[in-house]
Amino acid sequence: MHRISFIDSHTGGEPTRVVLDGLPPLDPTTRLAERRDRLVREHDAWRRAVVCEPRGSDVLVGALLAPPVEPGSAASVIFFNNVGVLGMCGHGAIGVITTLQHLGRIQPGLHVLDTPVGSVRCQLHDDGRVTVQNVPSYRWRAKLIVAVPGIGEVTGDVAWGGNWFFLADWRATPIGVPQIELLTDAAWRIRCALAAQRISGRDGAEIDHIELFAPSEQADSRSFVLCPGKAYDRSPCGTGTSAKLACLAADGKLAPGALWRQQSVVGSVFEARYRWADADADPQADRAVLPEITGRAHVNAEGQLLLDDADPFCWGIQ
Ligand code: PYC
Repeated sequence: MHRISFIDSHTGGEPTRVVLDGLPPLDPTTRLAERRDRLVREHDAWRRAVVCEPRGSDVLVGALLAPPVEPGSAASVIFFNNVGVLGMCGHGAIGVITTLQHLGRIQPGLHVLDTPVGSVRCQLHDDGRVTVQNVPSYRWRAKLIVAVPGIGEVTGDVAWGGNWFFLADWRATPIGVPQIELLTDAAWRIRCALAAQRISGRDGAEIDHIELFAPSEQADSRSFVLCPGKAYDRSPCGTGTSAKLACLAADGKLAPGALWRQQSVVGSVFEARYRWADADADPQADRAVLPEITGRAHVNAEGQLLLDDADPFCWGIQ
């Protein structure tokens, strides 16, 4: 019997499972991006065992915790989900910081998490909220028109917020829990159309998150985010909100420092602000922003996963 220690939390409804120990060691002298690639290449069954059914679910995001890479950081983390690994994860970073506090490893204050796509500074507030200063985020393509089978033409932006997003206004229905099936179908069609039409992020990166926006009565906007493995994000999505800020900034629709409240499909809210990154004169993309995303996580389980090779679904249902 193999044991994996974990702590679960949720951030605005979206779960994070922090793995404390029990996974095969990844060479600590290598860069985090290399460790992430090695996790995919050599230990993918462990990823499935942690987050997929029957121990987990399609919604669960895993966070493999390890000692920091950069001097002074609190920890390093590799995020993964039901189909692979994630670059960054905003709700997950909030969950990790809350989990580190639950473990007594950190107190309110500023902490840095190292991720494969860069280090993120996280402020743990006295009241338990966490503000994540996400990686530089930018719009890559504006007002792209995509022909989507069964829907028609959809106009949207492509942006990086730590993952690649296609962001579009959604006018066909409101965005809310009763529409989840319909929204999942629409977002999946958009994702397939992007792939079929070879529309990608920088360096041909796959756009694997789709974000649909509608007006909200409680916030500045309400969104539905479809994640790579076809599960929808219960939270407003930290990396998705970062991508949204990049687009708002590029369009001159939100001033630096101004508050943006992004509501999720289930009703939870992240507060967001940005400041401009140093002008990098990148001719290929709009100027990057440095997003700050504030949300709250709650720890809701801790324990050990048991892996028994005699169990036919020990390594997840594929
Ligand atoms: O909060 O960035 C996020 C996220 C990505 C995928 C699920 N949540």
